[in-house]
Amino acid sequence: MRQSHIVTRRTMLGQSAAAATLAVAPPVTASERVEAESGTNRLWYRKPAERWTEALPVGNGRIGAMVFGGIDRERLQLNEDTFWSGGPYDPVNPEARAALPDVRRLIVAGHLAEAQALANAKLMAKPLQQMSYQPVGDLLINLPTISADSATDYERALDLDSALAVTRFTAGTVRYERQVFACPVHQVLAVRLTASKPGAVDCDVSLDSPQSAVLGVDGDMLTLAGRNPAEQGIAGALRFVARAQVLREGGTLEPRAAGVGVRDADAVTILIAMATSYRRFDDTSGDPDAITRAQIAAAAARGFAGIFAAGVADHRRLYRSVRLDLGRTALADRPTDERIRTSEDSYDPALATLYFNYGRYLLIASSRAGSQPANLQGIWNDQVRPPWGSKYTININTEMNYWPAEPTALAECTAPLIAFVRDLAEQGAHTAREMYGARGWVAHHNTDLWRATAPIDGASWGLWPTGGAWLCTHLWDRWDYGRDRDYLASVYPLMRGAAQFFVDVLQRDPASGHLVTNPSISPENEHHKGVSICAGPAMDMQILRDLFDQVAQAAAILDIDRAFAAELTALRAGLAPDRIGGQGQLQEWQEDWDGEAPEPHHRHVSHLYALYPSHQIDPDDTPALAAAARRSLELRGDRATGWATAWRINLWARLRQGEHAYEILRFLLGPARTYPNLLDAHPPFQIDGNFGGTAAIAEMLVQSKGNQILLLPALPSAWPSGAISGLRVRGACSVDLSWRDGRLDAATIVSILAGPRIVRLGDRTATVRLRPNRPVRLTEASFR
Ligand code: FUC
Repeated sequence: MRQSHIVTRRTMLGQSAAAATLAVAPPVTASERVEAESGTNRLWYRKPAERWTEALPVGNGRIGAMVFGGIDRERLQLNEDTFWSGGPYDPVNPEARAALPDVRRLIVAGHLAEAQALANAKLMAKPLQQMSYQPVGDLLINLPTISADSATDYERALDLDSALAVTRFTAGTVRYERQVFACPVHQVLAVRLTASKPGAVDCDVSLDSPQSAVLGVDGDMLTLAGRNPAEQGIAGALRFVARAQVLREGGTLEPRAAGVGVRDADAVTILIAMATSYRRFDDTSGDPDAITRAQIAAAAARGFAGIFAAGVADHRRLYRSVRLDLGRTALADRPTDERIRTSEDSYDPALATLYFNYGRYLLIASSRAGSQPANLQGIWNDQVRPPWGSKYTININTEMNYWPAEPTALAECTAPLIAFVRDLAEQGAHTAREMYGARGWVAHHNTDLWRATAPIDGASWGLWPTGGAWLCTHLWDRWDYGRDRDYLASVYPLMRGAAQFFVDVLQRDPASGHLVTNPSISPENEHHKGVSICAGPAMDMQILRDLFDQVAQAAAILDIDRAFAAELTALRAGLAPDRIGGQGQLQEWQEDWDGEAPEPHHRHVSHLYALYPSHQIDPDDTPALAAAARRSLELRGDRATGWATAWRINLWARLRQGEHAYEILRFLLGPARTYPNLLDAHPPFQIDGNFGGTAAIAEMLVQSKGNQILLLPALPSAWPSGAISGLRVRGACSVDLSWRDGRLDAATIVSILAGPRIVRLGDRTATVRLRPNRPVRLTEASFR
């Protein structure tokens, strides 16, 4: 991608080191809380991180750091979520539209290998790959008067409830503490170094970067300014600035060749701001210099205590909305890496709680209003060539990132996803027109900061037109969980545009008479060696059934667009239905190719979309299809890549097989799929497994479909007693739940809306009539 990553450095030493000592309130150590909430709200370790997959993530949605917790040398690996390679570009292949009818004809004629070859030659994006997410660099803090070898009582931790990373150790007679916090209010990272003795803090602070950048030092301020790299022939269009101000209390400031030194201080606060010139996918005119300058100035006026107080309140507003208890054993007191390492051979139910809490923490830290959506690595990436570009893969991974958002009460964190779909609809309208001659908009299997929507990588990965449609189901879910009519009106045009595209491109299969997508693939599976291209894969039909239903329902709710809704309803009836194949399995393709497909244990289970996240297949309403989905799951096997393992847990939960779901969850939480820092191992690191696993734990405890609420639908015997509060279900409703010895203790349901709810507990049912904001309490005795 890039030839060199040489840092061009020009160090401008500032005037004097006479910066005024900042008055900062007494340190907010949050130590008591960190001590108290062990086991389910805290990751902790007895050694500094050596590898990135041991470091601890902090983030405010937009900027973040991986904290290594070194003794004599701290490293904060820095990210800013708009720092990607390249610039605005149009990847649509100008030959695509003319070649499309031939590709379609070859598919209909059954000449699939030729169709795929032609698609590869004429339909794919130019360039064939997209831009990648980039690291900004590292903030390095050297502690020259501390010797790592002599330090004792070392501990580092990430407290999920306060979003604070803390490193502590004793050197000589002094206890040192270092706190790192990413502030969502003040938009800075704040680091605080304290010691138990006055005048004991010495440090040298510098900024390093793998990017082409220049470091300047002016007094107590370090400024790294540079440009983003080109990739695939797309020139870098972004400027970036990372700025760090080193504020001391007491002591002296000492200029350094490439940094700032402080000696004999009582405490030091380092404020870090980062920004790029990205404003929108087609506008890179932002001023990162002015932005970061203003952010640092505003934050410095507050000091660490003020920044932390504002930020932690904002964090807790979201984080504390759900509380989970799955029971605990003494293992919950062990260091986190040890718990993961031994989890498959031990009984540590609190580890699942920690994983769930961490998933919610990670979404709050990587997706907040105004930020980019969480990408394949959330916002945390140290590589200039990250795996899969650390992009947005929208044939499962981006959607999975947001699976826990609605049920675990983090609806606010979907704001970036909704804004992202708005962008994709704009870019995707161009792709629909130029590539397909169609109205509406399309996005294929992958996208990037520039919202590229043409098919990439090769037909067997990229030639899948249903990515945008799948994302639109998340727009609908936001409505269904929140029931805000103005919101629905605001996203309706996006959903409508996604459906409009398929009105124009659906093809009638001459053999069956059904409407199908053509060309397409079933993500990313080959039905025959080297061949993926096909018409009407099951997943496309399933997604379109949801999309058409949801657009028609939205039109009815908003009382608009009647004719279009009727058109969609008619088209929906013509879509190819799900089928059961020769092995009793749910067919992945129109033809029963599943048994011949070269990878029987393929990670993707695209055709099971209908079971989860969709509700089209359900053990009650479609028992035969549910049995076929189960057969497909059995044939695919339980163990797959991180995200694919997490998907399987959700699917088994929907089949209400709690023991099976739990067995797969144990594998997900074990060392093969979870790194010491509790981040998901595809491998390599990919964050979707964390989010899919979090959603799965919720799905085992509560499910909702229409106006039905299922309590404890997939409770495993390993969680005999427990409680959860604050979970959200469809219809703007919350559920609190506790159970004992495998039996419901009590459930409380409350909604802002009136209406009947069918609450289910195993085979038994209770019908409740909710009144707005009036909680209804149910016990075992309420069910018949
Ligand atoms: C899809 C998956 C891979 C990986 C990539 C980012 O291509 O099939 O396993 O997760 O996305």
